[in-house]
Amino acid sequence: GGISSFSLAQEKYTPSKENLENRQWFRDAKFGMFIHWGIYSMLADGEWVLTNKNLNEEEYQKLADGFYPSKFNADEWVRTAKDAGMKYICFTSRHHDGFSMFDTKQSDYNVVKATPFKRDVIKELAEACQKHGLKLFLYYSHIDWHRPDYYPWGRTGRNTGRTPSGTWEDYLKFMDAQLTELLTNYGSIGGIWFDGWWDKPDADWQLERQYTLVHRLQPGCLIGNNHHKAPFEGEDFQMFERDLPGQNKAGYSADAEISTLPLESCETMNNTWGYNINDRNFKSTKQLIHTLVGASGNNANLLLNVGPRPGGDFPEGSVTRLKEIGEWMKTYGETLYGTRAGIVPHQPWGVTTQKDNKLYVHILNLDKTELLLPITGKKVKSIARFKDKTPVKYKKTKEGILLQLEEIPADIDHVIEIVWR
Ligand code: FHN
Repeated sequence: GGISSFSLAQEKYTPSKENLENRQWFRDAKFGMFIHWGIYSMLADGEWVLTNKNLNEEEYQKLADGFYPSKFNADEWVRTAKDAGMKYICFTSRHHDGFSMFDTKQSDYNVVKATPFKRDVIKELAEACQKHGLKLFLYYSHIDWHRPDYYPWGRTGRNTGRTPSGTWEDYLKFMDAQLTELLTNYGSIGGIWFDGWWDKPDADWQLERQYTLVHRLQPGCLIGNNHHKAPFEGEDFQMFERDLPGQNKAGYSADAEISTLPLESCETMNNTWGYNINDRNFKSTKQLIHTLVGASGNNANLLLNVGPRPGGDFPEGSVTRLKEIGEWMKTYGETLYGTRAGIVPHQPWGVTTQKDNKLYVHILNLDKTELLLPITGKKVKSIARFKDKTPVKYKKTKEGILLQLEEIPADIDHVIEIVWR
C-alpha cells in the first residue's frame, strides 16, 4: 500500500551482513568479465544498432526468429573467464533493445519464447558459474526501446517507430517482476548492474522501491548503477565507465565523486560492447594488463568486456588476449587479488598495491633505473623483484626510498615487492 511503501522508501539503507561480506569479496576479486550478448549480436554492428542505424523496431524483432547460437557453451565462457584470472561474470540479462536473454513470464520477447534456440542463457550461465566458483552479476537496462510504456521516450531510441501505450507504473511493475524472477530463479546473484538511468534522469524511477526489492530478495546482492554520479542511497558499489576512478578520461564521470563503496571500472577490449565485425581495434594485452593493474592501484575492479559472436563463441581477438592475461595472472595475480591501493598513490610511472606487510610497486612506465618512493618512517625488511625474488638495491633518503634497479624495466609490469618489518 501507498503509505507503508512510502515510509519504507524513506528509511536509510543499512546493508546486511551478507551484503557487507559480499562487498569485501568484491573488493578482493579485482577482475571480472562483462558480456554483451543479445539478438543485436546477429547484425554484428554493436548493441546500439537498432537506434544507431534507424531500424524499425518491429522489423528488428524478427532477428529473434533467426537466433540459433549453435556454438553457445556457458561452461566454456565461464572457463575462459576463470582461466583469465577473472572471479565473476556480468551478463546482459536485458539490454536497451528490451530483449530478455532469460526465461521470463513478463514478456514473450525473450530468448526462450521468441527464438528457435529456446534455451535459458542465464540458467546455463548460473549453473556454469556455480560449477566453476565464479559469481554471476546481471546487467539490467533501465532503458527499453521495445516497450510502449517506456514513455515519455527518453533521450535515445525515439526513432524506432513505436506507438506509446500503457503507463509508466506498468513499466516499473514490469521491471520489478523481472528482477523478482532474476533474483528467485537462478540461485545467488552477485549483483545487479543497472544501466540507462541517464536516458531519463528526470523520470520517477522509484529506485528506492527497486533497490529495496532487490535487497529483500537477496540481501547480499550488490547494487550498482551506471548513472555516472556519486552513488545513490541503496547502492553497494560505484562504477566508472571506461575510466579509472577520478580520471574522467571518457568524459562521463565529471560529477562522480569517488565514494568509499567498492569501485569498478568497465572497459572494452576493442571499441564496442556488443559484437562488431568491423571493430578490429583491439587494445594490446599489455595495455589491458596496465588497465587491470591501474584499476587495482586505484582500489577498483576491472570489468573487461567480451562481445560474443552471433553463433555464441568469443571473437578470436578476445580469446587470445584473455589467454595472455591469464598467463600473466598466474604469476602476478598474487600482487592484485585481495590487495588495496598502496600507500603511494597513482604515479606517472605506475601504481602500488598492498596487503598485510607487503607493498607491491607496479612499475608500468619508467625510462630510467632510479625510482624514488615517497615513503618515510617505515622499516624495510626486504626489497626484491617479485618474479624471482632477486634483491633490489636501494637507499634511504630524506625524501623516501630510492630504488636502484639494474636496468630500465622492460616487462609489462615490473613488480617490486617490499616487505615491512
Ligand atoms: O548504452 C550502454 C552501452 O551499450 C553499454 O552497455 C555500456 C556499458 O557500460 N553502458 C551504456 C553506455 O553508458
